[in-house]
Amino acid sequence: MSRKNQTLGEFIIENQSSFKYTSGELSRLINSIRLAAKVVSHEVNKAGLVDIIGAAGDVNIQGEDQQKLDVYANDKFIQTLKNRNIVCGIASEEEDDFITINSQDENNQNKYVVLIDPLDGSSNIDVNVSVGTIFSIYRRVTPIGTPVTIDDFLQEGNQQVAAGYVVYGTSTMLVYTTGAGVNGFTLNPAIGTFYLSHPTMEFPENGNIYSVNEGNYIHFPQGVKDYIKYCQMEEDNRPYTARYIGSLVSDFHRNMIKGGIYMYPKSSKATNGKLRLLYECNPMAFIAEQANGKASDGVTRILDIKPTELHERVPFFCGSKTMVNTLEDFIQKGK
Ligand code: AHM
Ligand code: MG
Repeated sequence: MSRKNQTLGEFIIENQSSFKYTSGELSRLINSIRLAAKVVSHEVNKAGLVDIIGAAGDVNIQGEDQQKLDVYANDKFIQTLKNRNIVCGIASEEEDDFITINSQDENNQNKYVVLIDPLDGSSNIDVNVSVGTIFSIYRRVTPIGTPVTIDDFLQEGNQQVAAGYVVYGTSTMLVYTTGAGVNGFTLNPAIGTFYLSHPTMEFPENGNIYSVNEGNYIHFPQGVKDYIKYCQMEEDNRPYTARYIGSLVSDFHRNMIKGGIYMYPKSSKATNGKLRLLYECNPMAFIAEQANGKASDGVTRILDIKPTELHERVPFFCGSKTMVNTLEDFIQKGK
């Protein structure tokens, strides 16, 4: 259910019953992500003031060390999640290994693990282009009350209980799913409140935008090259429009609203592409499917890939269903 002027806090409480598990902990977890997102959003918005307040590595006027924004975002999300007695483990794109959280509660009932890319596309910060946070939430598979193990993190994406992203754009938005559709909330920075602005988001069945780093064209597999040529052909509703921000969250967000496909293929330079299965592809794939879109590695559904390591990379194609299906046909033929 959604209604006008509904805040994210109200929405979480009112929709709690649609969660697969309704203990209230998942609601608290999403609330902590909401809090960290506001803090990071505030900091990201100050990034252009770097000449005034100091760059990463400097000491600012209060005598504090200035951190790089991706390190800052990583610390903020981890601290916020750690302090709330809900999460038993966190894995971050910024950390080599997962973090085990020992609950302050002596019975240590924490059930959830969170995987996070705290500031995706952070190289865009220097040029004032939108960046994002991506998160993915699972229930642990090892017994409650014991320390988490790698098995808790290496779960197939189809086991996610929630996933979402924050886009720090012209406005800051938080978009998430708990497996019952996708909803988007826009931050009113004056009062620090997220409002439901985009209820029940859905990819159009087909679209006319393709997003890929075409500078790497020469290195792409034949099927992907053929699909790109198809996008550029004068026929039916083509040529399509090319739009590539180089910031996954922003490219995905635009394509979900307008209809399009995002592609990060494998190449002769990067045999599994660039994007990380656990921190980037799985959460975006879960959101895409919940929004009537599709995500694949060109052959296999992203959510059905069994991860083998924390920082594993996979080729990623995601967007409007018809477009991803056509791309898969080209890959099949182009082998
Ligand atoms: P990052 O995790 O190092 O920020 O890299 C992920 C980003 C995505 O947001 C974006 O779509 C892609 O890398 C752009 O890569 P490229 O510059 O190779 O096109
Ligand atoms: Mg990233």
